[in-house]
Amino acid sequence: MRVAAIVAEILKREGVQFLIGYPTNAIIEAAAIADVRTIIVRQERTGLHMADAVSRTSSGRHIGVFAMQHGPGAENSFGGIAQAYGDSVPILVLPEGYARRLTNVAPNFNAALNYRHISKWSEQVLLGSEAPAAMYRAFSQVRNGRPRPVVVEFPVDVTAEDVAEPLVYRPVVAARSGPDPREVERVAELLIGAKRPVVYAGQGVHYARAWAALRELAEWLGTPVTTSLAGKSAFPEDHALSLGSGGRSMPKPVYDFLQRADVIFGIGCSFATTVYGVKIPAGKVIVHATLDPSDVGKDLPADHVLLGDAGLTLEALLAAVKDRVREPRRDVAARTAKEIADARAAWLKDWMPKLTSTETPLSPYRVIWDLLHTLDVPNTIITHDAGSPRDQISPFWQPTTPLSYIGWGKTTQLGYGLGLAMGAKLQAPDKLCVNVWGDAAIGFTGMDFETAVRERIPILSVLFNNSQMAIELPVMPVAAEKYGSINISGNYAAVARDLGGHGERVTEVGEIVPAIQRAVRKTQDGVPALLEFITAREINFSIFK
Ligand SMILES: Cc1ncc(C[n+]2csc(CCOP(=O)(O)OP(=O)(O)O)c2C)c(N)n1
Ligand SMILES: [Mg+2]
Repeated sequence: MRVAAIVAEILKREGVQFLIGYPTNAIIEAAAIADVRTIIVRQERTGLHMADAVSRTSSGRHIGVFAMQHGPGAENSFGGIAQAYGDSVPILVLPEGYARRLTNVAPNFNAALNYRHISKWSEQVLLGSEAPAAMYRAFSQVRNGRPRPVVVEFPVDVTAEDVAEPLVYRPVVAARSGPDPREVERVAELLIGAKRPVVYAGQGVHYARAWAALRELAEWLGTPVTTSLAGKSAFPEDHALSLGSGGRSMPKPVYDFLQRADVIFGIGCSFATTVYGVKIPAGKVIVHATLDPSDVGKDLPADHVLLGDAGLTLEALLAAVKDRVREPRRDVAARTAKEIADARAAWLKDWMPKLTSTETPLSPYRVIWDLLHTLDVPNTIITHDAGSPRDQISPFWQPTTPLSYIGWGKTTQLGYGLGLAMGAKLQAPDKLCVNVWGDAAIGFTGMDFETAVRERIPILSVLFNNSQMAIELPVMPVAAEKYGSINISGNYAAVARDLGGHGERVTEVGEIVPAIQRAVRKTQDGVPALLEFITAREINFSIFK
């Protein structure tokens, strides 16, 4: 059996449904022969973003896999893998490598070596007979512990090797570990006795699928809940105890409650220092629950540490809380809900003029508001892009079902959102999958809209075209004035049409909702749609520091 065929067979046994790739890599052909659907992109980065979304939107139960060629393919993949590493996404990357005799000879790109710092595991397979063992190690790494990219590089002369049958391979076991029971008791008491606790939920809740336990704990204690960007949609934002999500921008209640908190309980989060997350104020009692010991004390000293899977942690805490508090604290929950509702109403009042603006060029906030009230939110998976669209959408979008918002931002590569929406659509074909991006972002990955058309991945792409990198004006006013350095241009609706999709340019307020409805219908007919809204150069954000 050829090594490429062995790898394809192992992917199948591990439940991989799609091999996303870019030629040449012998595993692509072998996967097709083995009836694993192959999806070919227009550049490696987008393919990695798609694999990333397959993993994210399945809580890592389906691992996104990407294969590419040695040299240029591997070199060009760096960005996509680095993004998944930054955001802790478990993907499997299968670069082909130069033949063994050349793999360590300059200037050849050795993927296994070069990817070491942007993966949790990076191996080069030097003997065809070792392929099953290497794949087993890779799947063990990608399914256990901290989610992160895993790389297995097969030199071209290895994938072509013939190995004696039969193939012996069993799918790997995914295991969970839980927190110290005594610390759980102490944290339960701390949370029960706290005057103004806040729960801060990260993406660990998504990977553990611990949404129900999170909700029950919050409701039992009457505790307000916020999330990180990556944790967004781990707690329904239409819930009376939801503060909304934190990021660079946020609803004001997130900021206010964190400032006034006495105890902050971070569950399934890294507490990493980032511009795209809330700053945890000084002087709080911090509980840090994470599955990765290397998060502990990295950015934020903690008073209590619960090490383990977010689901096991929340279940243990809930049991300990229920031992002490026999009934849900409905009075506390009602008081908290009232305080949140008042704070939210006051904040939204300030933003209503922008959210309901009738000006032209259109306000991006008005477009977001109309999207929120036109789309079937529980059955939509939406993601932002880097820059202004992220900061405009994340405070106002209220996801109500788990994994219906793909939030990101430990690193923020312009153009990431398109591949995410496409990967989400592959994983969840019945959902409307949407990416919202600016005209700088589309410059990076826009040609992969053709992949969506060709591969029948009917996403909805929402573009804010203000013919500028507006967010850069305060950073480079002289370059902007003297040399026009922040100006960009394009007629992207026409590009979408020319690539075979549905494309519409929207300039009038009254056309926003009808255009959204038309585009959604197109996606239901299997046609990807791009709505290009001509927007104002809006750089006011809901930021509190
Ligand atoms: C790959 C990459 N390079 C640079 C940046 C820095 N950056 C963030 S936002 C931005 C410009 C965004 O412009 P646009 O998407 O048009 O949004 P606008 O501010 O105009 O609304 C830049 C250059 C980035 N995030 N990613
Ligand atoms: Mg722009």
